[in-house]
Amino acid sequence: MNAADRLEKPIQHHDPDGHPKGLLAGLSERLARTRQSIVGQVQSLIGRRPVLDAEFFDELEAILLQADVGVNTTMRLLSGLSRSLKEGGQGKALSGEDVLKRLKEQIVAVLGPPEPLGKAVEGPTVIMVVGVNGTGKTTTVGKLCHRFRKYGAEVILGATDTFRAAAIDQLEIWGKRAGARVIRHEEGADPAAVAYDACQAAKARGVDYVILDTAGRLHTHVNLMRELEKVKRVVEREVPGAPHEVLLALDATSGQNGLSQATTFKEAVEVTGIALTKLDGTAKGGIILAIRDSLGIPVKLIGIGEGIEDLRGFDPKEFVDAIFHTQDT
Ligand SMILES: Nc1nc2c(ncn2[C@@H]2O[C@H](COP(=O)(O)OP(=O)(O)O)[C@@H](O)[C@H]2O)c(=O)[nH]1
Ligand SMILES: [Mg+2]
Repeated sequence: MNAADRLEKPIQHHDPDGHPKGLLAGLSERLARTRQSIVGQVQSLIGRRPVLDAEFFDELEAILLQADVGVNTTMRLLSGLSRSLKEGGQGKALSGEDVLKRLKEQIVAVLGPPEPLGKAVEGPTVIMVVGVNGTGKTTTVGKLCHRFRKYGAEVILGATDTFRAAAIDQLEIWGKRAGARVIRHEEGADPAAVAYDACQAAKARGVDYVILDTAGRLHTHVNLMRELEKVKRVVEREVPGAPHEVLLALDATSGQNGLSQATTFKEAVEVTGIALTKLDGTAKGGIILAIRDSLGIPVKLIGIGEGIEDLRGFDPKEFVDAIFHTQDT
């Protein structure tokens, strides 16, 4: 093995679940508040109520609701867990560890398999990032751009949020950091024209990805939705099969509120995936379970910090392993 190979393929130590150790511990640390509010509390419940009676389930229900798991998903988890405990407990007492393991399995089942980002078969892949103000759209665009650049892809960013000059400058900074060209017009320009130019530039240069940062606030909500629809129509016309992904940035700290926002965007621009941001700053990461169940839109990315590296593809198994990861705490 030469030096270059070693750099590309570092020797990795895996934990029993098969994840590289550092990766899982790092994620677990960022999700510490959610880990504490769900797994920490369930552990203490098991300690207090070793008998799995009605009170146990009532308290478990309260813990899940408190973590924003949502009513429907909580009910599904409880009935799944109760079934699994009955099947597994035939004639023998279950340990607290068994209960946790079964709960973990139920959560993974509710989350379903990981869903990758949409990708063009040929030509540029166009990704629109939408959502209300402050949810983390621009930051997610910058982090995502960095991710693609790391794998050697060429990226163009479109400053489709022309509502404020500062928004355009903010994207420009991310473009410099990640090494991507930013297509920008003046403040107040037509966002659809920016999207058009970004698509043209991408086609002309054989660029792999176009990521469009959109506005989250306009004079009225109706105007905002119209503007997004128009951007989408231009993209559809300019690049076959585009947009390949319409990502809704949802702030995990906004809890159940975020779900009603999501419904509006879903109706206007057919959201294909969720980027759930600020999971590092909340104990209510259970929202990730409610999203899948109540919106039917998969979470595709998670934001776990403000830095350029703090974005992960959402892998349900890895996420659940991270919140149940207690070895080094
Ligand atoms: N802690 C944390 N902060 C984030 C994350 N994503 C975005 N932010 C912060 O949220 C704020 C708003 O982000 P911005 O991208 O400007 O939101 P936009 O208005 O939707 O474009 C900024 O201060 C970001 O640094 C995240 O995953 N974790
Ligand atoms: Mg922004």
